[in-house]
Amino acid sequence: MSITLDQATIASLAEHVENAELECREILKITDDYPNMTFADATAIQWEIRRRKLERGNKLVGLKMGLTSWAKMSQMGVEKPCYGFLMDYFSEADGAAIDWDQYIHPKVEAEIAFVTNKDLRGRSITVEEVLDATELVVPAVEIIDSRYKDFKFDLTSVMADNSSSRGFVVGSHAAGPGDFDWSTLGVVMEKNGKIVELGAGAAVLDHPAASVAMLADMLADVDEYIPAGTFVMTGGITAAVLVEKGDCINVRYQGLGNVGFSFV
Ligand code: 0L1
Ligand code: MG
Repeated sequence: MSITLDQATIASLAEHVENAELECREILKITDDYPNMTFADATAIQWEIRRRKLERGNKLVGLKMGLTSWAKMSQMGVEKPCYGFLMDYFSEADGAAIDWDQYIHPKVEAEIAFVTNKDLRGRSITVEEVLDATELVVPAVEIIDSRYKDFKFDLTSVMADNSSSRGFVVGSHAAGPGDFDWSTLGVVMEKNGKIVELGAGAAVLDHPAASVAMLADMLADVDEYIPAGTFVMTGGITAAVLVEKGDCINVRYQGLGNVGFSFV
């Protein structure tokens, strides 16, 4: 699918969506005004937002896949995954009291993240090849915060909105790629001491490493790749859980400790 919007429109939509993030306010999904926008247009808007942030001095600290489980795709009514980028200021410490006011309507999801040690480039990369190119696997919780009113969007709009990226928290435990079977690794999410979600790694495209392979495939569409040393969040194992100010989140990862934080 090709780019149909001109550069000025891409730049103006990137500014519109990014300003909503920076000013913590909702907007309507951009396909309301541009119903014929393609996924390639949305990708170009997302890359323009990334360029704007880099130009402003923010540092790129990782990449993410989104909507990689059937549960999430059906929760959000979309038909395929998307990806996004992670900036330095998205990062929150494990155990942090996170400032609620920097979000619009955050949701949290339990994920498994990979840190690569070889470039991953091209299509048809296998799970084994991803594991062979992995230095570490770490537990991570994503704090998504779609800029769209009531989280109502389509795949094109969400791709343009950096796949709802805004925050993430990495746990203090790390494992080697061969230390666990990542498909059967269990995860339990608690909110205010009560279990609200649970799942296993296989929820993410049958194996979280398959999500890294899919990211390389999607990046190949824009002649990009995953460089060695990239932190990649592979997508929610659990459905996304809506949070409120004052909520306390704790996610228990089988054999990999806990990740916890609160919103204040
Ligand atoms: O990380 C995710 O799976 C989120 C992708 C965007 C969709 C959403 O905001 O739920
Ligand atoms: Mg996610």
